[in-house]
Amino acid sequence: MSQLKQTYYEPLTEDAAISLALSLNIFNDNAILSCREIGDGNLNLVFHLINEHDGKGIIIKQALPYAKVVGESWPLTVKRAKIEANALKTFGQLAPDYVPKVYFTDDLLAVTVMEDLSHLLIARKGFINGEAYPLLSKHLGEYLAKTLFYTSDYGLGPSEKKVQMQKFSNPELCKITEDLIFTDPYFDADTNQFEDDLRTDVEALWKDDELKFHVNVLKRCFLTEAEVLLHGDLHTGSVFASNSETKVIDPEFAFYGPAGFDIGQVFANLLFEVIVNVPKRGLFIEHIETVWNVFKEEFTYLWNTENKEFSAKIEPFLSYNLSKFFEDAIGFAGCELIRRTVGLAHVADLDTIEDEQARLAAKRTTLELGKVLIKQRKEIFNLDVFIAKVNEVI
Ligand code: SR1
Ligand code: MG
Repeated sequence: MSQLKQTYYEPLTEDAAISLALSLNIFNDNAILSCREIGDGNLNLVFHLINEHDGKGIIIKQALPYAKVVGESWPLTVKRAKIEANALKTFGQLAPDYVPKVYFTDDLLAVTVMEDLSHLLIARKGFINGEAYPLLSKHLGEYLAKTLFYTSDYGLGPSEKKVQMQKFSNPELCKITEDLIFTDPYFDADTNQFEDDLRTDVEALWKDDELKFHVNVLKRCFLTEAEVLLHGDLHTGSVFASNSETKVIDPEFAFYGPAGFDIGQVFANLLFEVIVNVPKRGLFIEHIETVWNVFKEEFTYLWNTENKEFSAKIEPFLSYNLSKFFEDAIGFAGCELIRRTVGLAHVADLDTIEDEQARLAAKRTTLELGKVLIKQRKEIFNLDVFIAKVNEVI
């Protein structure tokens, strides 16, 4: 692969993305490339390039110097592309089946060139279209166990973990999460977005001091407990899926934080479907159960066989860790449910419900479940209690 000659940042056009791909010699010499910008996320440009000769493709992702979801009035440095590229490489080594291959990265241009996953669909879209993705939860359980164990003090050793913590210092993207998940939904922030008909429900959140106390405890955990390298934004829009494959993308929010955060985001984003997809409710409950059961089994295996801290292998220290992850995950799941209803960034599972009354009812249920999970996370100490509680609220 040849070297990139670019000496300054500029957003790519579709033609520039083709020139970049040709200059990198990723395709053979006689390739005829077509390119489409397909990014529908909140932050970045995403180009899909295809060689018309053989149909083979690549993805070029480029960070923009602002949050696309809001516009240029919300500047962001493009340094996050480097964090994302490093996280893809790290997670790709630890869980290669579940992470796209990276072909090329450039920090200056803020681009990552990676495997084309266009034969897969974003899991959130697939679920909304009625897909079941029977292996998704097993795959995510394995992905979580491997990435969270091998980046912890126990999988890496404390000295190497400290080196990795420096590499993945990500203050700017963490601040987005701190604000959008833990702060803004709990007061009358400009970033919040919700239907006028939900105002009474939302104002009740703002007045709920018990809830705000618990959210602050969870925010403190997010801020201070550098347990593992997190993906940091592991919702179903960050997962490509088919009936046989699962790939986790977009780790630009990666940083060292509490393991329960990634697990909780997976729980919450499956809970959206539990709430809205009544005919398939059982399937999504099973997905949640499988994520946790597979995670627990694989994490336990790695803990017992790959642990770099021999002194940690005493009972009940593993159980203590798993219980803490579970409790944190329940609380973080509650925060995700609330912010996706009240905050800046919503989810299509809820927002695409066409019937207004049905949509409002689903959002009220989401808020109620969020509150219960946050406040009662200590009593929700295992999967059975969790599922019983979900069934009680929905
Ligand atoms: C300004 S970014 C809004 C949201 O999009 C990302 O995917 C994260 O979930 C973030 O909170
Ligand atoms: Mg993303």
